Amino acid sequence: MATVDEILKFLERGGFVSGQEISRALGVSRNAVSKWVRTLRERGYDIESVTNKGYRLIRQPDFISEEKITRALSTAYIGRPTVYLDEVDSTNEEIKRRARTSSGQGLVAVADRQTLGKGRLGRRWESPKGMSIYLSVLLRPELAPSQVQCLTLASGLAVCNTINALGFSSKIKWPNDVIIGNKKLCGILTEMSVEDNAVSFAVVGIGINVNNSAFPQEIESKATSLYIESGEVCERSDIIAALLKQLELVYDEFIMGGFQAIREEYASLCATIGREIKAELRGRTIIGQAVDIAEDGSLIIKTDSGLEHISTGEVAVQGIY
Ligand code: BT5
Repeated sequence: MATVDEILKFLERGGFVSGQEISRALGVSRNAVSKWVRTLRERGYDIESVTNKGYRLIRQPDFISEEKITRALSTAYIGRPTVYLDEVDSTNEEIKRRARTSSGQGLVAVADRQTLGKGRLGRRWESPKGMSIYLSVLLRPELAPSQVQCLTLASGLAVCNTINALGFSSKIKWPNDVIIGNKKLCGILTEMSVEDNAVSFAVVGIGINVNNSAFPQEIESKATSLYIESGEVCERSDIIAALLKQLELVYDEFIMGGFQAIREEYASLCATIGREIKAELRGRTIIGQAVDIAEDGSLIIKTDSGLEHISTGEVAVQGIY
């Protein structure tokens, strides 16, 4: 019986290989060949299929492993340990389950696929297998619940720095998106558990589109990936290790000096500043120009009736999806 690995060997020779040639050489039916090709695609291999020519391997998947991440890691506590899962409902949920069994600050969960990837307000985060980064970090900061929103901002800055160090020019759409051009590359979801009005733990979940060559129709006009922007496949494990280092640097700065310590750097990378925006604030619609980020991380809007501060919620920015 032919195995998927044998079929892969044919494809790895490069160029087109006909289904007939493979089926003859391995002594299996054409149907069996197309079934194995489907399996390879599900494992993240990008295989082109053209009538009368056959199959052609375009891209190998980029495998993540705990070992690859740990080898590249240079942090003191973030990502120590890092748990890798082939599949999970949501890395945020995984960290919450583990936080309740007294795991320490810095624990990271990374998955190759999420079956129930979450955005804010019950929205979905598209989490296909084998191409993107889905990770969550457990933090136990001594913060008031109202300051936890700043962890999202700090994480956005860390993502932006990591991506830009690879040669891209990403920016932050306040509060929780990292964008390239006008499209969303990354979303961040911070959740917390509060006891006696103090934060017992926070979970920062980060999703970055890395090697995706396309997106589902609902988001294709507003989403992008590093592969779409550069035409090159990136090693996710290396990006994860670099990101965890940046997160540690930025969190340490934030915990020691408050948001004020990272405010200027955040503002310099914030694409929202200077744009016309529309936001909902406690049932009111605010329209104006975003002018700055305040010391507590809120967005300052200049409206016809003066300055307004927005600390959470949905902000529509003119010119960005
Ligand atoms: C976010 O929500 O942007 C937060 C996303 C956080 C995802 C990470 S992955 C690891 C961790 N585990 C989880 O379960 N979640 C976190 P929001 O601002 O509500 O944006 C959600 C919207 O972005 C959706 O309604 C879509 O319009 C769009 N979207 C969904 N998937 C996308 C993707 N892969 N790339 C770009 N945009 C996407």
